[in-house]
Amino acid sequence: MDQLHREIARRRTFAIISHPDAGKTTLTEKLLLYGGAIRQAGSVKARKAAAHATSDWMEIEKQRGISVTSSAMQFSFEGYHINILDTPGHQDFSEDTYRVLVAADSAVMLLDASRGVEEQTRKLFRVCRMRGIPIFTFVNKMDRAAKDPFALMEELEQVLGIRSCPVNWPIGVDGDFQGVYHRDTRAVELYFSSDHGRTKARKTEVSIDDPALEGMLAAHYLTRLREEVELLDEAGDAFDLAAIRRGELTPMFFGSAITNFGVEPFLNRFLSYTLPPTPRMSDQGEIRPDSPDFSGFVFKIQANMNPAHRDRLAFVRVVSGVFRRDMNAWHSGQNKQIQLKAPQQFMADERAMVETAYPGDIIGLFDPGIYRLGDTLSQKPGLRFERIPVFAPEHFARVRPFDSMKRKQFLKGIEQLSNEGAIQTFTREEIGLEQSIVGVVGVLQFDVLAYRLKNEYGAELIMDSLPWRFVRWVVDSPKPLDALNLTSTTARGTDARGKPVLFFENEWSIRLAMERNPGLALDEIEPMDTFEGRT
Ligand SMILES: Nc1nc2c(ncn2[C@@H]2O[C@H](COP(=O)(O)OP(=O)(O)OP(=O)(O)O)[C@@H](O)[C@H]2O)c(=O)[nH]1
Ligand SMILES: [Mg+2]
Repeated sequence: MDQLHREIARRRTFAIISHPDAGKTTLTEKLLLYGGAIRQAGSVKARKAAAHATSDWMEIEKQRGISVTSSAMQFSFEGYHINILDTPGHQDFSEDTYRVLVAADSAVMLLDASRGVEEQTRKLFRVCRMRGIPIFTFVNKMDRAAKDPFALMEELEQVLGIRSCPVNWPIGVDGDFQGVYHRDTRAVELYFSSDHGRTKARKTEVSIDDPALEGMLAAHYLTRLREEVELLDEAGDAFDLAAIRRGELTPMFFGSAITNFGVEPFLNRFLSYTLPPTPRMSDQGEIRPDSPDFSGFVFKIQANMNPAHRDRLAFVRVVSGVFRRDMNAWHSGQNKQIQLKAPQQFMADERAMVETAYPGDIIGLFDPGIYRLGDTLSQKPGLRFERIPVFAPEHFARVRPFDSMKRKQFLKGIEQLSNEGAIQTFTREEIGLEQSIVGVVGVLQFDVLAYRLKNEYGAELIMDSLPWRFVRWVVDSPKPLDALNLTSTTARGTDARGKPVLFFENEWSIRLAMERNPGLALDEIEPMDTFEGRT
């Protein structure tokens, strides 16, 4: 095998998804701990403590203890080279999560053991299903009161419509979680509480058939375990790796990210079951990871990750070939060759310069303002990967700087957050005055906007919320937009690229606009090639 094939074979790229608070960031950090990328885990919600979760790097995330943006990190474990993507669970940030899923080859779906399948889990699961990626279920928070594992299996099937196959099984319930039983090795893995999960859990492993187990586990736990295992073996779905890789069966693991119980055996097995980097669709057909020319796409842009540098990074998922530092590649957004400068990877708290990267890798490129979400980079000119999904904003506000002296910083911040896809911007002409309008999918994005403008750009802002709930891009129009017959509450404007849009308060107004203006064509997301407004 040559170098490229060897590197592809050992790479794994996955996203962690779930409803808010199931423990994604905590689990991410524990995986880094087991991968040796960090020596001590900081507690996620220890607000006043010095230690914070490694992947919640934004100031606002540390304060609130929620993830508002996704983060990508690398680590190694037993020969594997792993790219892990922690995503925000809150639905207001789901656009970010969806974008990240495009860069992942599989998903780890966390369930809070006491809550089971929650609303946001359901939505994210649907997206994974659509992409056909393998989904691994980790039932977290087993250290607390938990639903019955059989009931959770039932819930996966009833609510998500996917059959499950437990790989391990929990021992001890409701605050007395002692370990897991591995169905593949017939071994019982028992843990001893450690220092609140800051370091790896101490453990011992015994075969379920070993008489010594009787002295180690309470009799009622052992009896129950043997009964449940028998039931699973008889009535449960058989382990079927091909079905797992097709995303039709989800392997199920039980554990507790906070105490580290069950984290390592999960990681071990997950890595061997999940797929190495998969191909991606482009306008020139499927691009396989082992095709020799380098290619990749931008799925995330993020500024100010490091307050000391105030720089901007474009995150690229490598799809094929070998990436080399400072190489030249064709850039779809600009339709020309550019040099890919200062590539970086993230290992826990540290950034490291990348010399070479392989398919599956996530690298951050220094961005002087030339990248856009969805851009393709490739050695072969003219290649374009599938578009990154964009959501139509549902909340709008007029924004202006609190202090007019800070207008420059204000505009810079707004432009940057718009490039990141953290907000969408529009302008609107009114009484000869140009107004900045911000659209978001979830209202929490407004909070992040205000917070980041103040903290990263030193500009406080005034926000007046607007009554619109819908924006539609004008794909075609029978007449100039100001001559259209529209309801009095419908407004005209342009998006960040100057493409014409209409804002509506309700669906009724949209219907009316269509009825009254034959030939008017509207789109929910920004179309690729639009009609350039004839206003
Ligand atoms: N008891 C218990 N608590 C846990 C466990 N894992 C995480 N938590 C706690 O659950 C809370 C949420 O954890 P996070 O890791 O921030 O959850 P998240 O899924 O990343 O949340 P968002 O990113 O905001 O969606 C924190 O207070 C954690 O300490 C666990 O295994 N057991
Ligand atoms: Mg989180």
